[in-house]
Amino acid sequence: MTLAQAENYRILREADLRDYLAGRPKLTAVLGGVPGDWSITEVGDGNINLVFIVKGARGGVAVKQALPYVRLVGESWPLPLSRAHYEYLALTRQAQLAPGLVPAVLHHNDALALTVMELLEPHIIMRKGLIAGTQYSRFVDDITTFMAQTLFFTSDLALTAAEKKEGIAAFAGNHALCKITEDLIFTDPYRIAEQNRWTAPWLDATAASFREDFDLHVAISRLKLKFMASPEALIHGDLHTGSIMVTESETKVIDPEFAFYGPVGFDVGAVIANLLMAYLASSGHERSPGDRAAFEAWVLETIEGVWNEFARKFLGLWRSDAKGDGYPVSLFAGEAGAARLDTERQAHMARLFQDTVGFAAAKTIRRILGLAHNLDFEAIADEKLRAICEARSLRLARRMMVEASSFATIDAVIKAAREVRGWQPDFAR
Ligand code: SR1
Ligand code: MG
Repeated sequence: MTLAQAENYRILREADLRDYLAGRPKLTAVLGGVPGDWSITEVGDGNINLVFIVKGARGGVAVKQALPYVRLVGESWPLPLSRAHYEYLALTRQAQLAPGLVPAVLHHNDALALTVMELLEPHIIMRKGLIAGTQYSRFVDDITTFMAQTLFFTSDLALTAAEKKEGIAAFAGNHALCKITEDLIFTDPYRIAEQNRWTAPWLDATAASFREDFDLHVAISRLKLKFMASPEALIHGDLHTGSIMVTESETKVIDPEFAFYGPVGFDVGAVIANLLMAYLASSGHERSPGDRAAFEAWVLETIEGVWNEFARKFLGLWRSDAKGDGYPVSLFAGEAGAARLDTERQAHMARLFQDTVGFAAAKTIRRILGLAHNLDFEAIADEKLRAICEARSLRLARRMMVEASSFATIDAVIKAAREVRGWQPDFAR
């Protein structure tokens, strides 16, 4: 951001926002009526930004503005406004690659770090739907299309080396958001850090054991290096179920402000981790024993579908659209070459699955021992019951991280999740 842009930044409060929108004919046409009658409500419940819903006589818009600091913590934690620029860039690219699966951008202002988007209504944050026990029949198809399209077409399998490096450069400045991930996901949960928290006293012993567990520290450090040093594709970077809005018939991926060129497995692992947490939190939301059994079975089927469909679609694109400089077709001539390349594609997917398992574990542990927690668990009012659900998730995640290679298939992950669902931590006995 230039100095001039920085000088033009101000936090928009309601009256200021109304005037701002009223001065933009494209937006007044969407809203309709007179600006004085528009309703403006701040609804942001995320960790970082302001989000307003603005409604007029004809329609509505969502307005997202970055604050110069982390909302969750306050002004003591400054954060560059440029993240709004990267979010806008990512949304635009994702809209080209996965049409209909991200909100349409109606207006963007880099200096104000502000983006106006279509209002997603009656969509809700998927995490809230999962807590309520709702099943989403379109989810597997939509999220796997989103991931396969955005991850394949921004990778070296689809791009020339020059295009790919231009892409990396365009997002390289988003390093402050990467640093949040590097600290909050890959480092802090495994050491004493002021901002860590967990459901005490029940998880005190597990938190302490994770801080002394060198097998875990080796595994998380390998994953951290992979996150930092593997610009495989333009990843969303924060693809949890709070970054997905849903209805029964639509899925929209929002909030790609953490986007950068990173490892593909980080996005896929995020989706799988958050579904595993929804599954293991579910017993904490029961009204009567077993009343969420059908929902839980659906979550497990969904996890299986997310990996299998993603792998099928990604491999399909690799077979049909491999115009990139990675894996030159000229090196795999003839029938024998084609067969060998296909075997290698399968091997690549197996390696990607290992990354996915590891990153899913990392995403789980940070939500239970780190700063930013998940409503899936937080909404369980009975703290001991919450801790039981969290302890099961930590047990599964530790296994997935340290013994990632023993999980060769998604079925193995699901089997382990089922087993741990029936396990009782010592403090529960
Ligand atoms: C300080 S930001 C905490 C978390 O919120 C975002 O959604 C990311 O997951 C980040 O790690
Ligand atoms: Mg977010």
